[in-house]
Amino acid sequence: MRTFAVALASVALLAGCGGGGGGNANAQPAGSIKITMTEFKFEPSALSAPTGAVVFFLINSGTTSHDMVIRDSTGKRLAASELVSAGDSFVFTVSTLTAGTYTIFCDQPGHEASGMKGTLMIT
Ligand SMILES: [Cu+2]
Repeated sequence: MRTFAVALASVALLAGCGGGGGGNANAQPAGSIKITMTEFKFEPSALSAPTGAVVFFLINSGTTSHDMVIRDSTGKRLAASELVSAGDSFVFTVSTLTAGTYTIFCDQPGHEASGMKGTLMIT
């Protein structure tokens, strides 16, 4: 019983140290789209989801900070995640996208130019 209590306390500590607060989490939310970020790519880079709220589970498996920004075909930024530190994860929820094809990219300097981008199709 004592061991169980200690294990629970450890989980609470881990959950509390995402840094940045709010959307950080260590477990993938049910129904979310998992995206792994490294230098310099999103994996997978071709995403699709139905209209409505889309939940992305961003995992930074790289060695520097990354984020995920969504822009439309005119270049307008529609949503941006928090900056995710190396080794951290972030739950990024977007509920404003209408059907269409969007570009996702990391807006850290030079990252998109190095290939850190992809497509998001909302159907
Ligand atoms: Cu990046």
